[in-house]
Amino acid sequence: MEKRNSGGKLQAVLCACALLAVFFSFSSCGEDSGFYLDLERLVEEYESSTQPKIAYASLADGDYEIYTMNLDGSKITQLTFNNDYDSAPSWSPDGKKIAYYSDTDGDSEIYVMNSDGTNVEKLTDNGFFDGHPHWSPDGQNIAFTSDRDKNTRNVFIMDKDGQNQNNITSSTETEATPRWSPDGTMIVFASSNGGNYRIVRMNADGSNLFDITDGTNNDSTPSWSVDGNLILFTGWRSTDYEICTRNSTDGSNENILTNNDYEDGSARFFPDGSKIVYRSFPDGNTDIHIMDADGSNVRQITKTSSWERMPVVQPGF
Ligand SMILES: [Ca+2]
Ligand SMILES: [Ca+2]
Ligand SMILES: [Ca+2]
Ligand SMILES: [Ca+2]
Repeated sequence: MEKRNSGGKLQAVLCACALLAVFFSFSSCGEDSGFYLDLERLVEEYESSTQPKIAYASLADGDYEIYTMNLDGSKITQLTFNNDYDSAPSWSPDGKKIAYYSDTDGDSEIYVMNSDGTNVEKLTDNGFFDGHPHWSPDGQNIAFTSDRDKNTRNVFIMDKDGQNQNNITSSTETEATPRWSPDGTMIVFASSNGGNYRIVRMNADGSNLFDITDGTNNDSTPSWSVDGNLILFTGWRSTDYEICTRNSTDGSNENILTNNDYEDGSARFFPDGSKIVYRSFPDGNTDIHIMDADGSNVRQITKTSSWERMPVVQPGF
């Protein structure tokens, strides 16, 4: 896939090199030259533009905000700035925009902004909860949850510009975190009829509901593997929450990827399927972690005293 902006950044780096060469030709300069600093910054920007970022929510400034950072935890960038709750970032399929929800107008609404936090657009505007946005794979629609009908949270779909907001499930259950399948034909979400949440899969038009888990335990935040064959989700297993997978066709073959005494959750596959980003709770607060797709090779990415959650890796690389 095309590496966005990389051509322009590479040209900028080459231009800086040329300027440096000209500078050396006509003068002597020390190693503290501004040219060195500019070149260093341009190279850093170029390298940063050629690797995906993790978008996530953090409580670092006292209320939740949306942030991005490199996969190794470097270059943390704050994108929202307010005293309200901002969470659940979702990348557009081209990696250029981030949908999220915020209660900055008094109740929760869905917003979309550029990946650098600029050009914020409000897509929903009503007195009810609207949250958990997720872009469709073709980039044309956003699934989300809202409690504007029947006082229970249902799965809705709208156009990417906020037009045509339709209740897809229209059920009396409480539904959360809808996520499109990679081919766009199905949506998986968490649902509760008053007790534990279970994982439910349906066609994208709301038909053909099928329970992936039965709600014996509390299961939440489902998403799909890149090939569409697995549902990745959080489940209460024995003494605490773990990251699990099941076959997306029939809910069979549960595989528990984490095995520890603290709460793991909000897991998402990388866009290339090689790894999983999630949040865990090893030292009294949550931090972003990455593990291989089989649960091995766990790495802690953030190591803050605040709370980090709902990480997702930028597509388009
Ligand atoms: Ca905030
Ligand atoms: Ca609202
Ligand atoms: Ca655990
Ligand atoms: Ca933390």
